[in-house]
Amino acid sequence: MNRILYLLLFTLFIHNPVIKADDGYRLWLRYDLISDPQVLGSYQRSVSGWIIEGTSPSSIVTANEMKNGLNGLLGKNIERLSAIKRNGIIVAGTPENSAIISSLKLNKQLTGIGSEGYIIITTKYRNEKIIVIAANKDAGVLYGTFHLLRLMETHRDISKLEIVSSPKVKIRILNHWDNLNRSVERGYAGLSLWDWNSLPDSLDPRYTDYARANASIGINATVLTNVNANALVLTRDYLVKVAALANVFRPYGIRVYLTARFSAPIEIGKLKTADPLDPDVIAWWKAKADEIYSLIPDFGGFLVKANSEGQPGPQSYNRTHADGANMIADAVAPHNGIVMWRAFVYDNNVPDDRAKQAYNEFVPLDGKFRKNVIIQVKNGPVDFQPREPFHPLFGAMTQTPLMMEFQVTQEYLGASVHLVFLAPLFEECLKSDTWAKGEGSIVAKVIDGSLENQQLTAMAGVTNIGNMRNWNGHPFAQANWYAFGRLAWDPYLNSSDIADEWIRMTFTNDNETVARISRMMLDSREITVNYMTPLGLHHQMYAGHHYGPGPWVNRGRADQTSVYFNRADSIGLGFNRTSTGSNSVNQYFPHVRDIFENIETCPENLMLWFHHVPWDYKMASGRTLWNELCLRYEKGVDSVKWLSDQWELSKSKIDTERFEAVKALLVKQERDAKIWRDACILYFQTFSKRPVPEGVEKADHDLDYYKAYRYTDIPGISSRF
Ligand code: BDP
Repeated sequence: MNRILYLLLFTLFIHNPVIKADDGYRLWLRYDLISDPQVLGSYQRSVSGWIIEGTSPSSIVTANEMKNGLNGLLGKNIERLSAIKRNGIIVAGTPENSAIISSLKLNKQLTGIGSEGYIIITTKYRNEKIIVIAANKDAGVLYGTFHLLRLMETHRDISKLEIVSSPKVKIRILNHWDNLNRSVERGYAGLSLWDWNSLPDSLDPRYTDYARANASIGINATVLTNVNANALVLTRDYLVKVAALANVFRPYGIRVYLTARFSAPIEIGKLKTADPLDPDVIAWWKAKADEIYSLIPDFGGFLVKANSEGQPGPQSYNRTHADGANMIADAVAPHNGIVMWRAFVYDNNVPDDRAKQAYNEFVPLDGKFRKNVIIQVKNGPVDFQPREPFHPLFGAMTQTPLMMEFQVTQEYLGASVHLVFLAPLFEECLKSDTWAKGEGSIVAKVIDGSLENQQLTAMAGVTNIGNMRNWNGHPFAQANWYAFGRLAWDPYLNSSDIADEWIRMTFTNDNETVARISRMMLDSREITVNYMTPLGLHHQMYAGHHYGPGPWVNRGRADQTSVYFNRADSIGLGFNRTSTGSNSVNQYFPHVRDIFENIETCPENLMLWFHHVPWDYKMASGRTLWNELCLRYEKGVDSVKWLSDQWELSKSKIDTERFEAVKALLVKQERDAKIWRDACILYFQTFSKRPVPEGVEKADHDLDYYKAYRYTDIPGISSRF
C-alpha cells in the first residue's frame, strides 16, 4: 500500500514538477532532482556508486562535488565505494592516486592531454560496466567530474561515453577590477567579493563557491585587483590576505595574480624612482616577488596597466613598455611567474586616431619581450564597444605571445540591467580572420598559440562578479561568466551550444523553452547594437557613466568624446579610417585592409567605423544611410519588446523569483532602448536635416530633454553622478 502511494505521489510530482523559488545563488550548479522521469530512470540505472581514491585537497573537493551533484540530481544517496562491486560505478582519479585507474592502463589515452585534460569513458572492469574519469593530475579529475555532472544536468545520454577534453588555452583568467575599499570599477553587481577587512582570519564560504563555479567551467586563474592599481596590496599585511584566498582557491586549480602598480617602489618602497633600469628598483621588485612567493608558492604573476589613462609606467622614465615588462618579468621568472602587460594604452598626446595607438606602440617592440611576458589585448582597438572590428594587433606580432581581454561586465552594454548574451560578441572576434598567414588565420589561433606556435597562451575576462546574492545582478548576466569560461577552455565553441547548456543547467530542460530562450540570448547582442550603436557607430555613451546615450558629448579629452568618434556633419556620419582618413585600415593585413577600405566591400555592420558615409548613401537594403540608421534604432527597440514577449511565453517553466526579476529588467531595457533611439536620432537629425522615415516611432521629447536626462537607477553608478 505504502509503495503504491509512494509511486503515485512520485508520479504526480514528476509530472507536475513544482518549480522551486531560486535566488540564483547556485548559478548553473543547481543539482536539482532531474525532472524528466525517463532521463532520471536511465541515470539511476547507469549510476550506482562512485569511487575517488585520491586524498589530496583537490580530491576531497572533487569528491564533495561528486557527492552533492549525484545525490541532488538523482534524488537519493549514491554510495561512495572503495571497490567495484557492481555495474554503474563512476571511478575518478589519476594513475597515481587510484589503483583502479592505474590498472586500466590508460597511458595512451592520457598522453597529450596535459595536466588539466581528462577523459570520460564507459568501459568494463572485470565484467562490470563502469564510467571512468581519468586524468594525469588532480585538476583534470575535477574538470572531468564537472563535465560528467554537466552532461547529467543537461540530460545528455551517458550510456556510452568517449570524451577526451583538454584546454586549448593555458591561462583562463578572470580580471577583477576590484578596489581595496570593495568598490568595483565598472562593477554592477554590488561590492567586491573580497572582504579585505575580515581577511585572512575569516573566510567567507562564498570564496569556495566562487572557486567551484570557476572550476566548473575551467577557469584556472584570477587577478584579484583593479588594473588601475593600488600599491597597498603589495604590502605584507595585504599579501597575507591574498595568501588566504589563494589557499581557498588552490584545491580548485585556481591560481591567484595581482595587478602591479608600476610606481609601487616609490609608494610603498620609499625609493625615489620607479625607473625600470634603476638597480634599486630592479632589486625592489625582485625582493617583493621573493616575498610574495614565500607566502604564495603558486602565485601566478602580475597584470600591469602602464602609461594609460594616467597610470604610471616605464615611459615616465623614457623607457619602453618592453623595459618595464621585462624588469618585472625577471623578478618573477625564478618562481615561474608571468607578466601580463596590457596593450590598452592611450596617452595624453592625443594621436590622430585612438584606435591606432596600441598597434603603433607595440608592433615595434615585437621580439623585445622576455619569454614570460604576454601582451594582453582587448578584443577591439577602441574599448569594449557593442561592436568593434577585431584588434589589428592579433596576428601582427609574430614573436610575442598575445592574449585576449574580453569584458564580461557590461560596461558599454547596459550594465546589469540589459539582457545581453556576450558569447556571440566573443565568438565574432575569435572567428575573425586576420589573414596574418593567409586565409584561416583566425583570432582564436592567435589566442591558442597555434598560429605562431606560442607556448604561453591566455584569455582574460573582466568579470561581472560582485557580492549580490545572484553574483552578477541580472540573472542572464551569469551566462556571460559561463560563456567566458567555456570559450577560454575552447575558443572554437559555438555560442548556441554554450547557450543551450547554460539554459538547461540554469533554468529548465524543457526543449521548447530552451529553444525560445536560446533565440532570445543569441539575438540579444545584435538587438543592443541596433538600439545603441548601429552600423559601426561606437563610443556614443553619456560622459561620466557609460550607460545611456550621449552622441553630443564634446567636452574633455578629444578622444574620449562621442563627436570624435561619430564625426557627424552636414555631409554624413562615421569615422573615415581609410587611406584618405586616419588610415587605421592599414594596420590590418592587406586582404582585410582592402575589404575595410572599400565602402562597397566593408561589412555594413562596421561601415561607420571605417567610413564617413554620406547621408544619402545607398545601403544594401536600398535605403539611404539616414533611413537605414533610423530604422535600425527602431528595430532595436521593437526587438526588446519581442524579448519581453518571448520571456512571457516562458513563464510556466521558470521559477517566479527569477521570472519576475527578468521581466522587470526587460521593462527598463525597453525604456533605455527608446532613450537611445530617440536621443541619437534627434541628435543626428540636426546634421542630416532629413525627416525621420515611416515606421519609426516619434520621440516623446525634444533633444534638450535627452541631453538633460539623468538616470537614478544605474546599478553601482547613479549614486556617484
Ligand atoms: C575602460 C574603463 C576604465 C578602465 C579602462 C581599462 O572605462 O574604467 O580602467 O577601460 O581597461 O573601458 O583600463
